[in-house]
Amino acid sequence: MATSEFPTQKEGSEAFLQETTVVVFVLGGPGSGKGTQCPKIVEHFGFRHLCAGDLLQAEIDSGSENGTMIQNFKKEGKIVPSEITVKLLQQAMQQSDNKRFIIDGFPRNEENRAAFENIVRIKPEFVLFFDCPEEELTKRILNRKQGRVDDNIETIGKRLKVYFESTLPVINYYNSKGKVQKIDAQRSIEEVFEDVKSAFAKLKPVARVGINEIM
Ligand code: UP5
Ligand code: MG
Repeated sequence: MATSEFPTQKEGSEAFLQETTVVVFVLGGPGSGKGTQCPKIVEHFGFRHLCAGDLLQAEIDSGSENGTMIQNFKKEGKIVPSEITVKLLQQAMQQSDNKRFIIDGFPRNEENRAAFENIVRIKPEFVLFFDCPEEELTKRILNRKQGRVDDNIETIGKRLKVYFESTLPVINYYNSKGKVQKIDAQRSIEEVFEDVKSAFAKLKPVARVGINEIM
């Protein structure tokens, strides 16, 4: 904040964006159905879907200077340093006219969570948590067969370990704040989406619009 009594125009618009932007984090183990359910949420509720894993993959594909490093983290099922992921998310949010976001697969650890809160300065409206047993997760990933570098039994074990050790504590943190909507993700895609719809129906129907729409 500036030292003067009134915010500058930039500070004013940043504050406005923070107030009008809606963020929902979508978390759950590898293969729990985040990427399957998010497009349905987009279609039904008009959110913008940002998948942190896909943004990182786009960095790898673009041959950026961080690409090789990100690829190695992914192969090992490790969490990419927060500053990289948060920057990619922040850029995507700034470039989007739609200011209602579902952020898929992030934050994956406490460091991610703190970095997002400190840099983007937006707290999630709620956290959608796809709860699914380990055996089902492994089965789904092995059946996926889309050529992902991390969809092999060795990396799946590492991804699950990271999920239980680092991501579950983040979910527990938000649960302690009363922000988690837990969904039994072991059922069919349609049954899961019925519960997803109920979770979003609880969102306050405030007219939240992007900054470009009112300027
Ligand atoms: N499927 C889905 N729902 C089903 C259902 N109800 N019944 C039966 N089958 C169902 O689904 C997986 C498979 O299951 C699909 O074949 C689907 O048809 C079927 P999907 O919707 O793809 O599950 P999802 O939860 O999206 O699984 P994904 O493997 O994408 O999750 P991850 O969280 O592991 O992957 P992500 O892409 O987010 O991250 C990959 C890596 O990137 C991480 O390991 C990490 O190295 C890195 N990363 C970071 O470092 N930081 C980040 O912030 C994000 C990623
Ligand atoms: Mg996914």
